Amino acid sequence: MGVSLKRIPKKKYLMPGNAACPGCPETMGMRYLKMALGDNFVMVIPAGCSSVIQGIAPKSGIYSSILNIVFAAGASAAAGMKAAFEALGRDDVNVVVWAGDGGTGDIGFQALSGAAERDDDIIYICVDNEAYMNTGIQRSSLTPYGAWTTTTWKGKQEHKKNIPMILIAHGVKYVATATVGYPMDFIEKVKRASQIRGFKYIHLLAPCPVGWKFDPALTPNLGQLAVKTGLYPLYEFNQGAFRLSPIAARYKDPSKRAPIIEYLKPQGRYRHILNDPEALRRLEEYINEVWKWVAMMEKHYGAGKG
Ligand SMILES: Cc1ncc(C[n+]2csc(CCOP(=O)(O)OP(=O)(O)O)c2C)c(N)n1
Ligand code: SF4
Ligand SMILES: [Mg+2]
Repeated sequence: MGVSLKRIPKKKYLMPGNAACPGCPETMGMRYLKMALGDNFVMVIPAGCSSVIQGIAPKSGIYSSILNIVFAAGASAAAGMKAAFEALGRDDVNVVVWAGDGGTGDIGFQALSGAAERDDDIIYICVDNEAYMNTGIQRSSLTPYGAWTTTTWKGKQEHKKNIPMILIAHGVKYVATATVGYPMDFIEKVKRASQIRGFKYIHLLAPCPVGWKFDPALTPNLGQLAVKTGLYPLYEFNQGAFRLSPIAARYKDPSKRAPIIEYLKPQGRYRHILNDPEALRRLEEYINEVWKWVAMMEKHYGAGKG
């Protein structure tokens, strides 16, 4: 099912003058979310940059119904809200959790895991800017190896936690990866997820100019480079069937991938490892491991095997 740019709503969903920094990927992602779902959804937002962009009631920087919730309760609050809508006979309303990487992989993880295991009928979107940005760029379990944060001065020593893989292991209906670098791909995935009953998870890579230290004009380019270098494969696991997304499929072939340095160089958070062969080797090794996992998924759950 393709989505035509001409047919997505033109309505503006973010108010001018909201609290987001220039080039903010979270406001881009929220716009695309609204383009995909229209008005018939409620957003559940735990603490993070998006809850600040949202603003303080009764005013709001976002044209949407929003429940602002404590960090640990994003998925459980959404599950309860969905049950309440169903009790009211309104099961047409999508309930969407919009949580950061800290809110997803660390502090909200138990609620996320519980909702996934119960197959609660919600869409959970992790807006992954790879650190606790709202409180001043602290490391999270989704910060990648080598990246500087205010709590990893010499670069993080551990690799990124693979949340989509963990969610697939829960046996949920739908898991996908996306980035603000490819808006139409993200919009299509949100639309597809909204048509499935049960638990849906979308991981949205959201390059943050402040925390990653790059020129704010480059936000979409960095999302695209994460895919082109092979660091971040785009895929869908839809009701037992795994497939690489068409724009990412060519990077299965290592010779088609952009060199990792093209992704690292524009980002100040990697400045200290650009001339460190061992750090670069570890990142290359990480890419190889990610693609081994993709190959395993294609072998067992690829087209026709779901
Ligand atoms: C239980 C709890 N611990 C800490 C905080 C402080 N806090 C508010 S926002 C935030 C960072 C959120 O990071 P992330 O989820 O990655 O979202 P981002 O700000 O990066 O969008 C933190 C630590 C809090 N509100 N509640
Ligand atoms: S710190 Fe990053 S994610 Fe947060 S508002 Fe600024 S640009 Fe957006
Ligand atoms: Mg974050």
